[in-house]
Amino acid sequence: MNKKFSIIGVPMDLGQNRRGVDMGPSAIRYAGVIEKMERLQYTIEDLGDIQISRPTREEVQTRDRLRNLKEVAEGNEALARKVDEIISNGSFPLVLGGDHSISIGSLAGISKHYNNLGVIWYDAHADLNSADTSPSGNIHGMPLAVSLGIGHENLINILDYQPKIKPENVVIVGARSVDDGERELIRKTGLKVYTMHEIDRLGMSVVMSEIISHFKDRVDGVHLSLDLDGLDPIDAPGVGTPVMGGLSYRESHLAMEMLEESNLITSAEFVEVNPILDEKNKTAAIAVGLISSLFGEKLK
Ligand code: B3U
Ligand code: MN
Ligand code: MN
Repeated sequence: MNKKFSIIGVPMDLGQNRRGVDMGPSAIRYAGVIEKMERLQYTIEDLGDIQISRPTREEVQTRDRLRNLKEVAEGNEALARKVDEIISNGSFPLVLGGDHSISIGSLAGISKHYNNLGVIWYDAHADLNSADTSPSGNIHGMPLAVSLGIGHENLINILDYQPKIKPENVVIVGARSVDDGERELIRKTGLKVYTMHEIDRLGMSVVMSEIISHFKDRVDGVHLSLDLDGLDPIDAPGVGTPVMGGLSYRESHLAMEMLEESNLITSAEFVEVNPILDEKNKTAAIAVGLISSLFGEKLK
């Protein structure tokens, strides 16, 4: 695995309704992500945060279906350019969110460096909505659809190419809250989804082995997009849209360790940590723990 890492924070909370997730990057830094990575003997640079501009109160009140579209698109454009630069410099991009809308920018910046980028979407949700199907108008419920080339033109055209990813290269893990329109898109595209049902039946070990064999020799890189709400809210309470019955702390660590052993992961992001809703920064600490497992922390 690449030994040089670049951390980039994205204090974005405009892709959804609840304030506080903009403090996610600070909370994850406070929980010791840099120190942990240094202990694992990596060269690590912290590039600070992408600037996100805020709409005025008046602007918010006159908005239409896609909440804060302008600011979300601009922030993602800036993130895409930064991530593109990080990869061009031979470093591994580790993106800290922010709400999940930031995946739009991450994937735009990452995927131009690959012919066949694989994506692991670790999430309670499918994030496959568009303006027509979204029950909320929140862009954090849309980034996977946008990256497949489905959605508002200001979002799908970031860095002037689309689609960013192909449906056969996407695997969703941990889904348990999927909207009707999303289900239809899953059926239409044949997207691979491990819902909690399959994970309960097979066990995380088999699920990850299947995902790793699915990607091996087929893709030239794999991006891990980990939404902390993929975990059960008992373990990760500091998220905006908790859904019961999620992945455990232990299953999640096992998943990260198996990915580390597979040597497949070439970029990663950890999103939706909301310190205001958290219990003593527990969710940020879990994010740091998962990052450590993904990058090779071993007990013996
Ligand atoms: N699917 C719903 C809810 C949701 C999506 N992502 C999160 N919540 N975190 C929506 O609004 O699109
Ligand atoms: Mn998500
Ligand atoms: Mn989610």
